[in-house]
Amino acid sequence: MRIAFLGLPGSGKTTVFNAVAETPVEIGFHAEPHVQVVKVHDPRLDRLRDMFQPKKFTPAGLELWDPPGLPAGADERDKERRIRLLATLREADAYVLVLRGFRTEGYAYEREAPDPAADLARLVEELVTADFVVADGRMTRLRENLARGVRTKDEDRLELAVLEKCAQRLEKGHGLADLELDEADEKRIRGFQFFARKPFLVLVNGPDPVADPVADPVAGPVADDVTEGLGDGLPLALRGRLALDAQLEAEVAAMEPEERPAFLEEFGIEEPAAERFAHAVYRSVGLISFFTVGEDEVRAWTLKEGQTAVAAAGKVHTDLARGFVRAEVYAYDELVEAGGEKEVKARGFMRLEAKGYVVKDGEIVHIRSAT
Ligand SMILES: Nc1nc2c(ncn2[C@@H]2O[C@H](COP(=O)(O)OP(=O)(O)OP(=O)(O)O)[C@@H](O)[C@H]2O)c(=O)[nH]1
Ligand SMILES: [Mg+2]
Repeated sequence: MRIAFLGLPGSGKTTVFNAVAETPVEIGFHAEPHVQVVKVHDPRLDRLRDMFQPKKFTPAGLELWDPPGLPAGADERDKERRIRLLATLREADAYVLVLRGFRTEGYAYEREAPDPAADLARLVEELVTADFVVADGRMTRLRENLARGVRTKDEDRLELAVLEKCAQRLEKGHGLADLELDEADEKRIRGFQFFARKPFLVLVNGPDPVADPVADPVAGPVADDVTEGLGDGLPLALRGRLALDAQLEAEVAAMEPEERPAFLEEFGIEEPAAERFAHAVYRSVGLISFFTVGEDEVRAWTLKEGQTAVAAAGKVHTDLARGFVRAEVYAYDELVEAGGEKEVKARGFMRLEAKGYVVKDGEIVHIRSAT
C-alpha cells in the first residue's frame, strides 16, 4: 500500500514524515521524495507472536512517500514542475493532504497565518484540474483518431464515452469517487490514475493548544475540532481527518524508546503519532489486516475491504494465487477464545473457503495451493 503526502511547500510534510517514520530525514529543501516503509503496530500480532513463538515476525507495512511541495508559482517553470510532480504521484493508492496549521515567519509562505481550509481548496482544485487535463488530452486524441477513420475501433468509442463522463463531472467540480462504472469501464480508466477517484486523508499540522499552552492562539487551535467539516463539499473523496502536532511528535519519535512514555504523558498524548496515523489511514482507505501464522513466521498483511481470498493469496505469493485451491480461515477472536490452533480445529471454528470469499479484518488465513 503506497501512501503519498501532498501539500504546499513548507506545510510540514517532512516533519509529519519524521513523526511517523522509523528513520528521520533532514528537514529542508529536497528535490526528490523521501520513501520509507513504516511498520504498522497491531497488538493482535504481538499476541500471535507470543502464541506461536515464530522464528520470524513481520508486521504489516505502509509505504510512505514524502515529495517536495507543489510549486506555488504561476510561471511556466513552476507549472511544469507541478505537472511533473503530480504525474509521479499518480501511482499512489491513497493520499494524505498535509495542511499548515502553524504560524511562522521562517518560510516563504504567501501568508504568515495558517489557513488550512484555503490551502485545501487550492490543492483540491490543482488535483481536479490535473485530472481534467489528462482526460481532455486523451479525449482529443481519441476524437482525432475517430474523425480520421484510423483505428475506428469500438474500443476507442467506449473509452471516449467513459472519459466524457469523467470530464463532465470534473468540469462541474464533482469528484469521481462515487461514479459507478462497470468492470470494463473501470479498466478503461484505470491507467489514468485519476486523483479524484482515490481516497484522501486530510492532516492539519500544528500546535495543539490543549497539549501545548504556549502555542500561538492566532495559529491555533489545531485540536481535532479544527478539522471538523474541513473539505466538506470539495470534489475529492476526503475520507478522514487528522490533527497532528508534527513538530512535537517528531521530537518524541527521535527520543530513546524508554524516554517516550513520560513525555507523551506530560503532553497528554495518548497514542504515538505513528499509530494514530496508521489507524487513520486504515480507516479512511478502508484497509483491513489478515494474518498468516506458523512456527516459521507470524505476519500481518494489508488488504482493501471487500478483497477476496485469492487476492489475499496473491499478497503472500503470486504462485499461491495461481494454484489457489481453498483457504482455511478462522478469526483472531476465535483463536484467543480457543487458546490454540489445535483447539480452533477441535471446536470447528476453522472454515474452508473458496476463491471468492471476502476476507474480514483479523482473520487468520492458511492458503491451500496446488503449486
Ligand atoms: N512552528 C512550527 N514549525 C513547523 C511545524 N512543522 C514544521 N515546521 C517548520 O516548517 C518548515 C517546513 O517544514 P517541512 O517539514 O520541511 O515542510 P515540507 O512540507 O516538507 O516542505 P517542502 O518539502 O519544501 O514542501 C520547517 O522549518 C519546519 O521546522 C510546526 O508544527 N510548527
Ligand atoms: Mg519536505
